Amino acid sequence: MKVLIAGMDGYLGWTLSMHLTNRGHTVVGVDNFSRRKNVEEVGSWSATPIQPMDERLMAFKEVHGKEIGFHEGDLREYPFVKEIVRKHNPDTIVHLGEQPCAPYSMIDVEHAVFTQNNNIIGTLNLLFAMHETSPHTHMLKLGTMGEYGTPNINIPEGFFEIEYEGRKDELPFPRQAGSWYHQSKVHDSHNIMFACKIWGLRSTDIMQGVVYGTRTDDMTDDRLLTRFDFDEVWGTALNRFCAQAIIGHPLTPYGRGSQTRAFIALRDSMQCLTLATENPPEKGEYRVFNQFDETYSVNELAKKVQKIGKKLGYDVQIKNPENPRVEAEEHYYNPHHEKLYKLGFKPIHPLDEELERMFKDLEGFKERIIAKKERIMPTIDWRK
Ligand code: NAD
Ligand code: USQ
Repeated sequence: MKVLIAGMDGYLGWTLSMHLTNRGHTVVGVDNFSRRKNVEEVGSWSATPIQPMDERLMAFKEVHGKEIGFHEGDLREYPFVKEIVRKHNPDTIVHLGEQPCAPYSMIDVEHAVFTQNNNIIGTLNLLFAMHETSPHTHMLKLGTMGEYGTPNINIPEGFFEIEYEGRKDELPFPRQAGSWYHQSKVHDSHNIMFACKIWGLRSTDIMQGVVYGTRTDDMTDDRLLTRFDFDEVWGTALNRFCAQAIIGHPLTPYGRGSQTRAFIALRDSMQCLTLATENPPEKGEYRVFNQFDETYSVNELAKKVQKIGKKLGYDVQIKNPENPRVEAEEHYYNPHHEKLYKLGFKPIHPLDEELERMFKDLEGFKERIIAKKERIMPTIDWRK
């Protein structure tokens, strides 16, 4: 299949481009490198030293003997987006090209507006470009489990049947997102569903949990590593805990630590995105997949990291800082996730094994984590 990856320079995008190419798909990517600039803006960097795109592409060719195409450009520029979609006429657009960070979107008005403008306009441009030049294309869009929030009932995959005042319907499950970033994903979901309805486009909207992991089997050379962030803004929970454990920084489950989220290994995320790419929806169909391995509270994850750290000889302490976010710390959480299993998804990577791999990888980049250790503790107050 021909696959266009929007956001190819990112954590998931670079990993997926290699994975799909090695499976025999033809991959071309787009990115404006905003993630690199935005991480620099907050005084941080990736623990893994990531190469510029031209060096990534050359190293991939040298190591795997295959080519990946790339165009630098901004998804907010419609003429650029339309030309790329028209020229490549892809079977699938995997749309990862957004500002993915909740704390960054909560810094101030500029960061909230940037996030929503970047994400909503980019998605709208891709939808219009598909409609005008490539209506057969499947948009595989990365949304987030955080769109649903933490309701006191089970969470279905996108839609649920409801009876109200004697009448029944199947409706989108309510979205109650918890940051300006997560809200941008809700707005995207509404726009994609509408585009499928009026233009007969096809899309899979992936509600993905928090991703963790340092590498996949395609990264057989350090020049092929994907980024790995650990600072208070860009690092996500489990990745941060591992980086903290490596340098002897106490782990930071926020507040009471019982807040529970869905998590998925980077390797399993690749497996799921591949299954969705290779099993597209029907014309006009808008489908929603909940994509994760397991749910955990952040305290549970901190304890798992502590256990593995101890096994490997690290002294790992846990010290819950005050929670900088506005979120429920005690809540019910039971999302469904059956659709990807029906397509053949088999989570193959037990958490403990993946954590050991992460410790081994990160040990090699310890000095880079130490160099930015003042960026670990949270400072962005969501109540401000
Ligand atoms: P990332 O920031 O590493 O990758 C996104 C890429 O898109 C970056 O390289 C960035 O430069 C690019 N980009 C952003 N705006 C762009 C624009 N206007 N034009 C062109 N390129 C642009 O993020 P990620 O962690 O790889 O996440 C990818 C997607 O998956 C995001 O949509 C994110 O919301 C979603 N997601 C991520 C996770 C996670 O834990 N990493 C979990 C659930 C969902
Ligand atoms: N948390 C801690 N300690 C930390 C960091 C985070 O307790 O040091 C807690 C947060 O308070 C939150 C949970 O861990 O309750 C998850 O936070 P996170 O930073 O790992 O993830 P989040 O902000 O939700 O965002 C990440 C990705 C985003 C994706 C989302 C999936 O950055 O792109 O959409 O995970 S989900 O959480 O399912 O919405």
